[in-house]
Amino acid sequence: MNTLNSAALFERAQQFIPGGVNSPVRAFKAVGGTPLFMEKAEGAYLFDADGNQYIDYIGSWGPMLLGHAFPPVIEAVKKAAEKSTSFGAPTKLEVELAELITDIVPNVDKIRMVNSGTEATMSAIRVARGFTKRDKIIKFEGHYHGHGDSFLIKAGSGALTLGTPSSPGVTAGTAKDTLLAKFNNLETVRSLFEANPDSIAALILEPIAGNVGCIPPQPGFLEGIRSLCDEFGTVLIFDEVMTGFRVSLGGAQQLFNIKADLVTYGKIIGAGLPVGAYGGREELMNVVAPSGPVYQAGTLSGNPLAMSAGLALLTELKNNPMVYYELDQKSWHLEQGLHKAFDAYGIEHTINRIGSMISVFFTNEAVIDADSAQKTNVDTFKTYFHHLLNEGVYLPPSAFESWFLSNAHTYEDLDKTIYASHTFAAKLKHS
Ligand code: KE4
Repeated sequence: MNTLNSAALFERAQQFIPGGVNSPVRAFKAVGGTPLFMEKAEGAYLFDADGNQYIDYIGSWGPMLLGHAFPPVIEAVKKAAEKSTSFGAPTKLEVELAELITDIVPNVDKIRMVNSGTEATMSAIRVARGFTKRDKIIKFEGHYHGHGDSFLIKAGSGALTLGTPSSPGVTAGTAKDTLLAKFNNLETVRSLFEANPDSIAALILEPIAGNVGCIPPQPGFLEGIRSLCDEFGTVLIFDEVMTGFRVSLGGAQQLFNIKADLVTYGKIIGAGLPVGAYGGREELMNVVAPSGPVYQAGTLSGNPLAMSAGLALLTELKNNPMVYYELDQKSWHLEQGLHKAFDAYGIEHTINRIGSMISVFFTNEAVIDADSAQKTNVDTFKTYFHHLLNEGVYLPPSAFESWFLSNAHTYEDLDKTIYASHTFAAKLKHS
């Protein structure tokens, strides 16, 4: 496959951009090789700078639930752009999107738009700290909530992949207020609460971990978290930047019938434009400036282009909930096919899947938390990644990321992915 233009662009990019990318995971450091520069995308397909076509399982890391360049989204953004790109003043569009989300998610009375998932999670813990007048937070090893200082303590996603579990530049003062628990292990959570009574403002988690590979909550875990937060007066924050509007219209809250106190969103609510949001019940959200003393602001928050894109996508999802059934069926088909491909050659593997979030781990153990994920065979994943890439299938360039299906993926695309996995398994078996 000719990727000379990507290689040249990467050379050039590294002169002006740290690592040649604007987000670390894109640099292929976790899988080796030269990152591909994309020219365009449509539906389930990416087209790189050399004209190669790929079946895309990243979908811009989640937003493209209905595929790239979804026509209603493109139309909405074009229309909005003709009226200027930003006003720095309130618009009807932001009211409509806030109304739509609070209508879909019953325990979100009020919501504030920001420009990224990081801003959403940073702001949510500030609200929790302002509301409770407590300082500490609990997060989970391997869970990634963006690059806010309080979260880069054994973060997952890029930080975990790069093998730097806590980032330089985070002060000891900040780190001391972040306590770490193990996902799917209520005992580690209870012990933190008991060791820090009355000082934990918030517990934040990915209700379905997606940044250490896809790791679902075990039965009873989220219920246990909810009751521990109630017992200790701690604000429960569901970070649904990835799962929101993906695993069901109402996200993980609806799927597991658990109500968090605050929820963060991103990705799908902007349909690929920069949007994040945090929301929750009125008494919590009313502490946010200018209705309350907790300060948070953003020049481009509620940007009309981003609001138009999010409105177009969420309106489509609300009017066509069958999408979630179709996506689940397609994802199940892929999961079963991958099992058959690896089993045919006795390749040890574990597949975790919830809805259209799926990850393949090369191990014969269950993957239930960051520790078990890190024990999986990442070298085999690297080989798998490049084998599929050469077959025109673009997986997330890290063993510690969830794959994302879109409803634009056809069964033919899925079968091509399964077949490429089959040839990989055969090659691995006989290597
Ligand atoms: P952003 O600041 O990247 O918009 O969102 C941060 C974030 C917060 N919470 C969750 C659950 C997230 O998954 C993310 C971002 N997800 C990663 C994907 N693993 C972004 C990809 C990247 O860093 O380039």
